[in-house]
Amino acid sequence: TKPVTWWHNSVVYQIYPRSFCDSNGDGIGDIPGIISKLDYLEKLGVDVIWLSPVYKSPMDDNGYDISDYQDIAPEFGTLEDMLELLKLAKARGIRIIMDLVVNHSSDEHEWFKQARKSRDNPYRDYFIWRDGKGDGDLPDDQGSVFGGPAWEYDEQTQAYFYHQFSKRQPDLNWENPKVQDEVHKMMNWWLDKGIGGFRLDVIDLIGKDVDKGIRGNGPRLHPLLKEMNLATFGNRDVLTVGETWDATPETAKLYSNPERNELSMIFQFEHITLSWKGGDKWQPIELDLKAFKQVMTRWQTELSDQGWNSLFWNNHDLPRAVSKYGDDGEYRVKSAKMLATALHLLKGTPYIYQGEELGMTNVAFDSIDDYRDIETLNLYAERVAQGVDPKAMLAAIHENSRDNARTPMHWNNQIHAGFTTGQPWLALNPNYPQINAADALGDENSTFYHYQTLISLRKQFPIIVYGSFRAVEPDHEAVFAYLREFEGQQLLVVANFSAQKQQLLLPKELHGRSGECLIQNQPVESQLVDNLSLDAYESFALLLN
Ligand code: TEU
Ligand code: CA
Repeated sequence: TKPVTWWHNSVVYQIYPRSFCDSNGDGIGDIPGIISKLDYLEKLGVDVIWLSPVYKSPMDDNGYDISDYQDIAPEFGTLEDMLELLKLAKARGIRIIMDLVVNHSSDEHEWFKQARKSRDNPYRDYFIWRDGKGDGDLPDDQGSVFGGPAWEYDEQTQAYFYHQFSKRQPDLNWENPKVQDEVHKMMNWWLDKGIGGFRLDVIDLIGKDVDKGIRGNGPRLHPLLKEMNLATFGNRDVLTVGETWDATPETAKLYSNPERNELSMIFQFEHITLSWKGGDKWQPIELDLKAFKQVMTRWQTELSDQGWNSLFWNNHDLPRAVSKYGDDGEYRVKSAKMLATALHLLKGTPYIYQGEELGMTNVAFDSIDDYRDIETLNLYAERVAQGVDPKAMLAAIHENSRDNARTPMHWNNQIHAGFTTGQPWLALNPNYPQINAADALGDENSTFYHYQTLISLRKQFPIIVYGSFRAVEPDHEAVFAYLREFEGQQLLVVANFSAQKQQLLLPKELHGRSGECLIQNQPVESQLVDNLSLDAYESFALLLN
C-alpha cells in the first residue's frame, strides 16, 4: 500500500487566475500576479494551490475550453512564468495542482480544427459526431449544461458534434485510444515539470455512452481512470481530485479507495444541490440544515476508511460560503469563522476558495449586463425566453451565479481593491473597502487568522486528520456538532448555523468534562454542562482531557 500520504494533512487553496491578482494593468489576473502573492499564501499556511486553467484558450468558458494543453494563455503570462511559479511555490513548500480539463477541448484546439475538415480526417474520431435524424432533427434531445441542445451542426461536414457544455467545448471521444494516449502524454509532460497533481474537471463524464443517453458515470469510467492512473500519476507521489457531480458515498469508494489505484479523492456535491429545487440551480430553495447535516455526516461515516473526503463550501462555480451557509450581514465574521471551524475539523482534505479566508460575500449586480459567466448569461436568456420573470431569474442569479465567486480578490481598500490598476474584466464587489486582505492582516480577530489557526491545528493534532467521526444530536435543527476520537483522545466540535440562541443537549458521557479550547469564535466555558447554550453562530472545538 501507498506510504502515508502528505495530502492527508494538507490544506488546498484554489486560485481562479482571472480574478486573483493583475500585475500588468490589463484588468485580468495573471501568473506574475499570483507570484506576487505567494508570501500571503505562505502566511496563511496552505500546502497546495489548485490553479484553475491557465492554458491557451479562446476564453469562451474562462479557460475551461483549452486550445493548447501545453502552452499558457497570453492573458495569464508565459510558460516561463508558469515554471517560475512552480519553482517559487516549491521553495515555500507549496505544491501546485493543475486543472485537467479533458472531457472536452476548445473548438480552437488543433485536434478539432482537423476533425471538422472532413469526415475521413485522421482526427475525426477524437470527437463525437452524429448525423441528424433527417429534416433538420437533432441526433437526440440531450441538452447542454449551458443551455440549448448538446448537439451543434457543422456545415463543413454536414454532421452534428456533441458538447455537454458550450458549443465551443466539443466533448472528446474517450473510446478512441488515440485520445487516451494524447492526454496521458500531456499529463506526463506536466508531471515531469514538477506539478503536485491534478484536479480533474467533470471527470465522471469521460465515462459517457452517448448513444445510450449516458452522460457520465457509465461502465467505461473506472477502467479509463485505472488506465490513466497506470499511464501517468499512479507511480508519482501526487494529489489527484476528481470533480464528480453525481458521486455518492458508494461511488466515492470506487474512485478513492487506495487499493483501487484510481484517484486520491473526489469533490461530491450532495450538500450543494440540496438547495436546488428538483436539481435546478436556477430555482434556489431555503437550505434544510438537518438534511445538510445528514449529508455531511453520511460522507464522514460511509467514506471513513475506504477512501478519502475532500471538504469544501465553495469554488469558482459556487456562491460564496458566508452568503450561502452563513450570514453575510450582521454576523458575517462570526458565521464565516463558524463555517470554517465546522468544515476544517472534519476528516478529509479541506479546500479554501480564494477570498473565503476573508469572508468575501456574494455580489448582487443590478443588471444582467454586469455579468460575464457564460452559464449565467445563457440561462438568463433561455429562461426569460421561456417566460420566467426576469426579476425572478436575476434573484436566482444573485443566489447561485458562478460570478458570485469570480468578482476580483480584495487585496486592500484602494481603487479596485488593489486587484488591478486597469479596468477589471468583471466588476468588483462594492464591499471591498470593508472586506480586504490588508485590513484582515492587521486585525488579530479577522477570519484570516481564524483560517491560519485551523490550518496549523491540522498539522499539530493527528486526531483531526485520522480521528473517527460521530454526530452529536444529529436531529438538532440548527446546531452541527460532532465528536472526533483517536487513540483515546476526544475532540468536540460545535457549530451553531443559526442567528438564534440554541440549546445543545450533550451525550451523558460528556457531561462535566473539561478540555483545552483549540479554537472558538467567542470565549466559551471549557467545562461542559449537559445542556450547552450557544449564541448566534457560536462555534468552538474542545480537546477533551
Ligand atoms: O464544472 C462542471 C459544471 O457543470 C459546473 O459548471 C456546474 O455543474 C454548473 O455550474 C452547475 O450549473 C466544471 C468547471 O468547474 C466549470 O467551471 C466549467 O464551466 C465546466 O466544468 C466545463 O468545463
Ligand atoms: Ca493581467
